[in-house]
Amino acid sequence: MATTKIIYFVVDGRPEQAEFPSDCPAQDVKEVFRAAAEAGPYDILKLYNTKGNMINISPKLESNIRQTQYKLEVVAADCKTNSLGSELAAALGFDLSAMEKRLQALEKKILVDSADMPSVMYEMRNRVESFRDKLESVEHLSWLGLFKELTEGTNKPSPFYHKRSLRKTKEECQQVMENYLHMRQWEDAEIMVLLQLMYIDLDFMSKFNIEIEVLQQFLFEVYRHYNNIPFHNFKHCFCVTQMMYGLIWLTDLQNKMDDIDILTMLTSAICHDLDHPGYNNAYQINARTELALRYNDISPLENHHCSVAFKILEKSDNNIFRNLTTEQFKRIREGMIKCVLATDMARHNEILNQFRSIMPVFDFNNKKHKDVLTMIIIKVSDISNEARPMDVAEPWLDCLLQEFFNQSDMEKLEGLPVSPFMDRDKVTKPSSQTGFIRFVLLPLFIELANLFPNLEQHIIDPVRKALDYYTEMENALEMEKLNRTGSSQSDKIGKPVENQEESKRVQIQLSQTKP
Ligand code: BYE
Ligand code: ZN
Repeated sequence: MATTKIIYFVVDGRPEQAEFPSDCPAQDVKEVFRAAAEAGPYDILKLYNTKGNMINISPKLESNIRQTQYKLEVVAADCKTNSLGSELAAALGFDLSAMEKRLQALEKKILVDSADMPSVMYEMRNRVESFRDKLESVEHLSWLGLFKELTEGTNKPSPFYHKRSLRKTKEECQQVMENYLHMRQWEDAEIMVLLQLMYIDLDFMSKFNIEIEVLQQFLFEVYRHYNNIPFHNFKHCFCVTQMMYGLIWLTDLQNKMDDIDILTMLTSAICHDLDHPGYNNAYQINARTELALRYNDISPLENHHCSVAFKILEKSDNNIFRNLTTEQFKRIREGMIKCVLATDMARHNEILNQFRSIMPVFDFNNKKHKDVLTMIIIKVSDISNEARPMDVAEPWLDCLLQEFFNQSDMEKLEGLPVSPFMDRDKVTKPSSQTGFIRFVLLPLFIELANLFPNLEQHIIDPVRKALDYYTEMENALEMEKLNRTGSSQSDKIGKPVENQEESKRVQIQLSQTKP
C-alpha cells in the first residue's frame, strides 16, 4: 500500500518540505526537489543527510523530521558537459557556461532583492516618517521651520494626523501574520531568554539576590553542556523546565512549599540531563564506559548530569547561589541531587510506590513527603511530551526513537546486548508508545492528579487523547501488515486494547535500564 512521505530539507537556508506517495516515479520525486531548489533542467541536485553523506533522491528516501532535515544543494549545470551546450558553444564560437552562470547569479540576485526590498524599505520609510513627525511636532524645534501646530488650519486636531506614520501597512501586517501562523522554531538564544524569564517571574532574582549577569552566564554554561543529539538536547532541557514551571503555577506550589525548594526544583529541571551522551545507562554499564566505572554502575548518567551541574556552579561568575548562606547552599545541593537522581527511569516503580504509600496522609509540613513530591514532579516533567499538543509531541517521539535506534545500532556493532525496545527491527512507534502511555505515563500522572485535581485537564486529558491516537495508528499498522501477508483479518478486528503481555514487556523494558 502506498503511504505518503513527507521529507524535510533545507535549500539555500530556506526550510522546505516535500510530500509524495511512496510509489511515486523517481523522476517525479526529482522534479519536486528541482522545483524547490529553483534549479534548471541541467542543474545537478545533491542531497545530504545530517551526517553530511550524500543520499539518493528517490521514492525510497527515508522520511525524516524537521530536526533531522536533509540539505539540498544545487550545482549549476556546466554547459560544456552537456551535448546541447557544447554544440551551441561550437556553433556560436563562444562558451555559454560563463553566460549561463552570470544569468543564474542575476536571477538569484533579483529574487533575493525583491524578497528583501519591502521590509528594508518599510523600516527606512517608517524611520524617516517618525523622525519627520518628531520634527514637526516638537515645539522647541520650531526654529527649523517644520513645526506644525496640531490645530493648524482647522479648529480641531485631525484624527488622521498620525495616519502616515502610525498605521501599519497591509504588507507589513501580512508578513507578521505569516510568521505568526507558521511559527518558526525558537532559537537557542531565545530559549535562554525564556529560561531567564522563569527565574524573574518566580521572583528568584530578588528573593535569592541573583544578579542577572550571573544567571545569564549560568544559563549559557548550561546551554554549552547540552550535546547536539536527537533527544536529550538543550530543547529537551527547556521542555522539562517549562513543564516544571507550568506545574509550579498550576499547583500553586509557591503557597505550599518554601521558595528555596521551588528554586531547587526549577534548577534541577534545567540541569537534569547535562552532557547526556545519547546512550543510556544500560549501554554505559554493558560497554563499561568511563561513566559506569566512575559511578560503579549506579545511575551513571544521572550522577554525571548532577556532577556537571555543580562543576558549572563552582565558578563564581556562574554561581546563581553565590549570595546564599552555606546552609542554604547545602539544602539546595541535597535537593538537586535527590531530584536529578530521581530521573533514572530504573527507579520509576520505587519512587511511584513511595509516593503512593504517603498519598493517603500527604502533609505539606512533612519534609520527607515534600521530597517525594518534588521527585514525582520532576519525573512527570521529564516524560511529559505526550501532554503537549500532538504536533509537538509526535516529533519528540521520533527524536527519542532515533536516539534509541542509534544506540541499538552501536550495540549491534560492538556486540553488546540490545534492549528490545530500542531495536529498529522489533519496535514500531505506536506499539511502544501505547504501552508506555498505559503502563507508565497514565499511572504516574494520575497519582499526581490525585493530589492536585485541577491537573487532570492539563496532563491527563491530552495523554488519553494521545493514547487513542497511537492505538488507532497501531490498529492501522496491524491491518496493513495483515493485508500484506494476506492472512485473514476477521480474527484481528476488534482486538481488545488491554493487553497484559504488553504490560509485562514495558515493565521489563524499564527495569532493563537498572544497574
Ligand atoms: C524514557 C526513558 C529514557 C528516555 F521505547 C526517555 F517505548 C524516556 F520505551 N521517555 N521520555 C518520554 C519516553 C517518553 N519513553 C517513551 N515514550 C515517551 O513519550 C517510550 C519509549 C519510546 C519506548 Cl521513559
Ligand atoms: Zn530528561
